[in-house]
Amino acid sequence: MAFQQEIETKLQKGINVSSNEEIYYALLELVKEKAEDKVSNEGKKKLYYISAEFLIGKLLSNNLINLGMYDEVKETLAKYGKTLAEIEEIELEPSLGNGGLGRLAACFIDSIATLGLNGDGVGLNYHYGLFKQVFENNLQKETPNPWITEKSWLNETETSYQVNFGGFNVTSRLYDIDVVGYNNRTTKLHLFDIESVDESIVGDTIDFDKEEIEKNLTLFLYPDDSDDKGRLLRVYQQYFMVSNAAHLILDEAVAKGSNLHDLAEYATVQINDTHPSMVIPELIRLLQERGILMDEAIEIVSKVCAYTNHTILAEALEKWPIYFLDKAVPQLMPIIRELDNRIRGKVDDESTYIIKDGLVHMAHMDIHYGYSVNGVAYLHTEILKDTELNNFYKLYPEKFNNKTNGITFRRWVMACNPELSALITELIGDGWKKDANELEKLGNFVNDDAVLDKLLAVKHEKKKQLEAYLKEKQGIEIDTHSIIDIQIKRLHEYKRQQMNALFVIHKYFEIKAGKKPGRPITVLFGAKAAPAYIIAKDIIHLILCLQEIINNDPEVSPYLKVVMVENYNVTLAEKLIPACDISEQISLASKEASGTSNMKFMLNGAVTLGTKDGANVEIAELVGEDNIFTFGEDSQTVIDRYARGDYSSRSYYEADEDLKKAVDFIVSDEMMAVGCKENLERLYNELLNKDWFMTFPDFQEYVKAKEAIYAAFEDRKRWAKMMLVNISKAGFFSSDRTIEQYNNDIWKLN
Ligand code: 26V
Repeated sequence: MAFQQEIETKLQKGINVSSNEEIYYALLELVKEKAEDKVSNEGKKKLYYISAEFLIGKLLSNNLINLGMYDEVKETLAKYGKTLAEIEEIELEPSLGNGGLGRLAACFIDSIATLGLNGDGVGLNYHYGLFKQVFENNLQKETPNPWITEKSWLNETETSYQVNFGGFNVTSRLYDIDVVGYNNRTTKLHLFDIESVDESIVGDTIDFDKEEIEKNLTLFLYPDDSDDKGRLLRVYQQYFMVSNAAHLILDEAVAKGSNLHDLAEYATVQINDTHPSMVIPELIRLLQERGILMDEAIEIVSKVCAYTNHTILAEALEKWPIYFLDKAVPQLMPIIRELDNRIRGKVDDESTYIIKDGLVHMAHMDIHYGYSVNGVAYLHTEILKDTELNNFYKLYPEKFNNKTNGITFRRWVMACNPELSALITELIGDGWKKDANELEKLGNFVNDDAVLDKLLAVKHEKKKQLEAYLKEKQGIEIDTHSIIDIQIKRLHEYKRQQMNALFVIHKYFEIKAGKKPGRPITVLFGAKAAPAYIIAKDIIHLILCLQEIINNDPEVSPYLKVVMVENYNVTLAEKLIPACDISEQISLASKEASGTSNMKFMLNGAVTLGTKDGANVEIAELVGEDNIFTFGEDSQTVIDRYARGDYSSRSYYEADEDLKKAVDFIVSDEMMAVGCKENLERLYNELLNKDWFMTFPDFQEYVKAKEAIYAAFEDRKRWAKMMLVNISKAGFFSSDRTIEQYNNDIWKLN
């Protein structure tokens, strides 16, 4: 049936007399029915990708693309003067993730479906997800972000388990979201919830009673973990997630004929960071319950579980106090002790033990009892092997492998940048949509002026769309003829938004002194700070104060604008990335495991300004030195400096006039007039006395690199060539490639 007829049957009236909301819900229902009709792989062995985060974003456009309906729907709506964008406005974005880790999991399930692999995602159905960010008095405030409406992408299932905690138990309910691949196939995202959850315990803020576990368990993603109650709640959440997953895994295997001794032929589990690590002792426990002895249970589970590491930051490698686990999940502690004792019996290196000083080291358990350990970019994996996890690498060299991250091109170019997608298809046909390596063919056009002009025209069109969007949604004005320089990612000191802010101050001084840029510059930020991460929130405060001062200064604002978008999320990323000229990837070398926005920007024709960190290293190798701007100390220099422990930020401050002026501005009268003394002084002191992520040593090189990239922008033809080369080399970063490698090297699904 033609689409128009189908949708009007659902609507029971014409599109012309239907509201956007009615059309959205009719489309939702229609797409859900189509997804149900698609086949899913029923092979013997199944992958369970367990993750505390799945930052899926809105689903309507993406699903329409993957179902092959996008163009027809768009054209039909256009006949009635409607756009898909305005229909999708009705959809609420689930915020089931913090950043890269959660978004990666979402890209992965898209690719698993597209490649027709037998694999599902397993996670939690947080009712309020991550907080919604609002700015008040130049400060971040957090409010709840409800996203579950009466009709949504969630399908309630019959599946339900009892999960036992110390002293009480809860009943779970599984909700599924169909994940539609770009290949007529689907898989499922399994999100577990509890029936007793009580949304009414949440008011206007994200504060709530953290001790009423039966009511609050699935309300928020990562509730405030600055105190023990919040941290304990995370343990409850994690166990709830993996206990449900483990039940599901065993039930599905048995239903397919497994006798559980052969579980590894039926199931493989990817542990996404340490949040799902308790799946190891939980599977062992359940196997014992079903009559398998400890020795064999351990052996079986060690053939089933594989671990991905996403960070080398010590504070993010989870270590739970024994008394937490004793309280929340007493049934697991004897198993974890047994796992630790076995290591103590055969390994001399105490640094690898699971239990140390009253803490359970989750990653250690994963590495000893998993069959694979992978990092997420070449450099990151090398650092794990040589430095961070070197003691483990010496024990199990065969377990370590690299899987450089990737992104789904369906969402990150086809859906968010149809104009660019159409141009690419016009030039090289549409084979690239299934085989991203075909983008290489664009290389044939680097000297074709007409193509380069078209590429610049697409970029300008996307800037105009962004301008309209930001104006309407956030009252922000940007100049579409300015250079759009963007840094969007979680707010963290190692990502060094503060260094970008120092550059902005430096530029402000230059303009005040009469050195005006030939073309206006828009420096745009988007970032949420963890609610209890004080310095991160101070950095947001700094940026918001700069925005107020600079944008209201008539002498400076024609040349320089600072924009911090509110509540940065997937939806905003989809608008910002296609409009970007300069992609800021300026983490302290060695600290950013991979980064994935760097890949999205490149795919959309932005040029990277970055340190030699994470996947930037691989981007540089692919595009060549002429098509990227790198700067700063390399990872080995940084690692050595940390080892020596002799870094003093003050000495850099004293030796560098520009830097000193920029840093001092943080506590200037102008800043105090718009900001809070306490926050600004704290940040100033932090930089001057600590600067743990070493922004000062890289500052001058950063300024030079910024000037060089701004100058390069003026040679429009050279710039367009750089854009084209970047797009043509982006194919490697398709998550389809990443998932194929996971499957070939780790999962081996049949
Ligand atoms: C998370 C948090 C959340 C609360 C505040 C403190 C804090 C510190 C670190 C983390 C890291 C969690 C792991 C993570 O998200 N890693 C990211 O994973 C991406 C996908 O592999 C990768 O591209 C990013 O480089 C890496 O930071």
